[in-house]
Amino acid sequence: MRMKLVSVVACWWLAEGRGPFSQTFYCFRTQPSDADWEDLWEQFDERRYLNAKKWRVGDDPYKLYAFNQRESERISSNRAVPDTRHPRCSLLVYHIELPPTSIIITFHNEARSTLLRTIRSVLNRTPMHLIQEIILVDDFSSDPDDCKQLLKLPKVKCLRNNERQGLVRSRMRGADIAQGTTLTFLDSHCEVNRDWLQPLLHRVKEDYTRVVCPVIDIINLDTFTYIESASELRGGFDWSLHFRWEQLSPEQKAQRLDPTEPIRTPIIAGGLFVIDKAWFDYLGKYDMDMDIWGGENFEISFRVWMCGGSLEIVPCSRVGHVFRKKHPYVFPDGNANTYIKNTKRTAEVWMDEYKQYYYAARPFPKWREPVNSRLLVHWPRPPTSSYVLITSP
Ligand SMILES: [Mn+2]
Repeated sequence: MRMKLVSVVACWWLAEGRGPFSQTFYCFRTQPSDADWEDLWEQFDERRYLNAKKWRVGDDPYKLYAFNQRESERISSNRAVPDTRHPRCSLLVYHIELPPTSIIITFHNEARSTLLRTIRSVLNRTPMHLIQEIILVDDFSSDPDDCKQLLKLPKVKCLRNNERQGLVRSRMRGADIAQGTTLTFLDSHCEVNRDWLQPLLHRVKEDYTRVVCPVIDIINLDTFTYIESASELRGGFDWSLHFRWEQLSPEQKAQRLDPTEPIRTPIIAGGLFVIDKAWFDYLGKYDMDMDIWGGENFEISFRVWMCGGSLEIVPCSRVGHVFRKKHPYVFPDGNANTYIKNTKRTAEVWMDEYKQYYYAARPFPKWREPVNSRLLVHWPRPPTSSYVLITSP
């Protein structure tokens, strides 16, 4: 092995934050050159990382993660997945000067096998120069080594909360240290597909007010088979603010002459998307007072299109995701209470007179959760994006 690695790991306690973030532990590794890429993989002892937390014979393989842990561990972190894009996608040419993005992955007690496969799929199927960094935000998992040991991987940084914060505040922590001009949020149990990132960054480079998502393919929770999902869907919701996928109408389908064209959507599923960092900041980021999980995708979606932006699903970008039937982790205030608290904030801040339909569909979110702080968020100046708007002829 060549002995020319000069990258080192550095860690410190972030002290500039307020409140619960005041003691966030932060580590990064100085960046290696492209030529050191393979050497870094050789340094990472994958077997040791995975074996330390392995499923044991006799245990229920679904108990810890609500998916088949045994099967996930049986499958290589490096596996190939079927290219599920429309054949025309491979003919598209993307802007040659796409900006590198900061990929932010938050997790709480994720299975090591799925977390590693997420990162490895990103490193395998993304042009190196498009990854500014991969920021892992460990939301107070039981074992700090789940995250820390991954610092041996190229581009990876690790932030750890010293108490449970939930998805929203963890993502914001990642966004605050991100150095890229765009933010790419991913779940911690994904596998990105071929050329997944370029079409997303291309759409944002053309217009920084676009918030763009891949088509989310399905990784089966029992077998981990990678399954193509329908691409002609958009996001929708009912009045109790539950997300659901909607078929495009027959008219909309008839108008779609090009299957590679993005699909406008009023709501994003929330787990996977790219947003311009300056636009995200300008819009007021996420609602900091939302807890654990749920509802934040409504809040950010409503806000984007009410403030002049748009949301879309890009069919030529595909990312697989393990869909589960239940959450494997604990909600300190209970699953239902947390979802109600978060969606009620969305209704109060963004739905005006339409919130009556929300309260009609959910008769019990009656306790008074003050949302004034969010209502008072103001937007003092337009975003300063480094992008030039390219208008199509
Ligand atoms: Mn998920």
